[in-house]
Amino acid sequence: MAELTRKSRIRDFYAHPLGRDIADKVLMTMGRSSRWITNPVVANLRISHVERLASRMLGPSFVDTLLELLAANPDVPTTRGGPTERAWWKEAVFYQVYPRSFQDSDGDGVGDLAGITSRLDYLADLGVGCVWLSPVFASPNHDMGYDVSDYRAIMEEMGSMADMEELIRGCHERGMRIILDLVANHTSSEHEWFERAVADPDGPYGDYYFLRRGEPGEDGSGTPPTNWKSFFGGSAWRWIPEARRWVLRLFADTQPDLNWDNPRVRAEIEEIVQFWMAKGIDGFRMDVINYISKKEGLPEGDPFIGDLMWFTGIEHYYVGPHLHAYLRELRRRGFTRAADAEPPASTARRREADGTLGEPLPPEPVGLMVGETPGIGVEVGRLLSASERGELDMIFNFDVLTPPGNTRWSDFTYDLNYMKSYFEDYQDRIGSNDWIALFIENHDNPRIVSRVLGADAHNPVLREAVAKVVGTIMITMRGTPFIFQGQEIAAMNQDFTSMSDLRDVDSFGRHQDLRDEGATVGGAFAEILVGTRDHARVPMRWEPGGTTGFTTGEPWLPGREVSRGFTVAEQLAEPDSVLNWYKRLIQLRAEHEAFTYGEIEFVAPGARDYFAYYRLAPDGGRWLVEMNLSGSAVARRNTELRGEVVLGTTTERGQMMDPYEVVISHLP
Ligand code: TEU
Repeated sequence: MAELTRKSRIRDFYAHPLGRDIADKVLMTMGRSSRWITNPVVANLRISHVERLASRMLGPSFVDTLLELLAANPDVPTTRGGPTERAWWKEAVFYQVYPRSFQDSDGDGVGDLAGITSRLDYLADLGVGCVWLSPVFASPNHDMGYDVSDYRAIMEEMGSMADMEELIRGCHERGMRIILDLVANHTSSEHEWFERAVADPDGPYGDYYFLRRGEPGEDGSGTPPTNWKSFFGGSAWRWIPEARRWVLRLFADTQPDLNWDNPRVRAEIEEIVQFWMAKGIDGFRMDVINYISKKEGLPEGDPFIGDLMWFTGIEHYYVGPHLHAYLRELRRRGFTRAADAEPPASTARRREADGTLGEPLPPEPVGLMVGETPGIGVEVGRLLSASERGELDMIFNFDVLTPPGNTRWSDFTYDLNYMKSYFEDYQDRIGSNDWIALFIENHDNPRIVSRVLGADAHNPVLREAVAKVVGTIMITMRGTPFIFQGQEIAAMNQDFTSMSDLRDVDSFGRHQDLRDEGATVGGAFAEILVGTRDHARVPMRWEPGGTTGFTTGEPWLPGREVSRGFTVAEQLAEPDSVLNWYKRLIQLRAEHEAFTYGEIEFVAPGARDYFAYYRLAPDGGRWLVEMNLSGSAVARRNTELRGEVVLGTTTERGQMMDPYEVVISHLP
């Protein structure tokens, strides 16, 4: 990709992979369509024209910052045709367990490893192919395990290493794989490395972090080294009096960022990966892994970008200068099993589509690498995960969670037509060397049924209908489904009443920012209630009443829901429940290759409320998935009314579709 200059045109900027992703992100943030930039008038403008026209808004450094960023990212994704490579992680349905809230076995009110093990039959019966655990390593839990103090020890509340080994074996015995959560962009400030760095900032561990000299005055309220902002509120710098240094922390002030430019840091992470792969772990989800490479010298953040993207300085690390190189190195030296490496403690047994279990499979040569990549768009996502790149295997593209013009904190109604357009666009832009991670919930976001229905989520009929539509898209779309615990029983947001009901450091940081900006306590809480991550983190509802079978003690984060019919026990007993719908979908996907490797062909793309696509089977057969994305009747756009209805909320395929109707048909 030729280097852009001020003489380049906007069309050249949009043709640059990173340029397109940035433009799409800015347009999304502004709630504008890409026509704003692709129309011939704007597309033909030179960058220098735009700079002159918008100089007051953009400020003096914006264009230079952008041109430098693009020049540092010259790679262009390749788009390959033909069949995609086969891999276990393209066939498996993943299930994210938030261990703290999944199942408590010792009555302390906090979920633990033995509790998860006691629920493995439930996961295997659901048809889960791989379990992903949010962090269970030693941690002071300021950020609920995403602040690790020892990567080789198990968090006290979660149990022992023996419990972990039992859980790994338990998954493998049932034909399931297991991946953990690698938080390697930062550690806890209670990690030994950081304690050594503070004790001797100029010693060997000082360079494990980003320490900077400074004189901020007694209370640390002075001027930090740069204007970067933290995701959890306030400056991205924390003053460490004992070391007389500032330390960079993009997240909580107890989560100092690791300096990945230090080869010793990279070697430490490689060894941690090898340690856990030897124990039988099948790979890792990698926390904010696109942030690990920061621009040399940590320059000031551009004010305009900061205002636009909220987090001043983000342009200097969200796709850093050495990101691709570090990921390739980590894959080669961390995730690739050395020829002379000890075989893993166990491997998953082969599991056939009908659930029968065979012998343990041979170890995979490379552990799975799933990148959590906030802010990354389709084009850079392809550069990070295309099969020939030797970096990650899949990435989470978060644009699916937030329709244009919104952030997680916005009180928006999620229009499922946005999800339709997101997947129609994404699938159209990738080749057989790309693969999509499909998700709509996780431990950081409110529940989708509440986003779609708002207060109507309390209506059990609508709640169930929307959950089935979302589940159908997640399981039958082309890619790897990631179900977040509770999604399969239509979990909804909680009726929290005040900040004292919450536990999330991100929510408290945001609340403080809002108060600092003049919001009242009630006004600030109202915004927090919309987007708090604690909606997703209340205990799993296994059975009605009390603490819903999660614990015999007092839950660390009490749930507020009292509705009937939406616990695992009730849903297992109800043939038409959301849970049984997920089981049937997952079974269908396991039995028919069309739903994994089969190509996808959209029907009536762009049509409102009618979402339909074919999944093509290798034997020439076709599967038609049709959904009404709305609460009103909608005309079926597909005249091809033949085919056997295999799964549906109705058995009749008429010209009109009922509200939230789903029909999956097989056309031989
Ligand atoms: O999340 C990073 C991330 O993108 C979101 O958490 C977002 O930045 C945050 O909610 C602030 O708006 C990962 C983990 O999923 C999250 O649980 C951790 O808190 C975070 O990284 C730091 O490790």
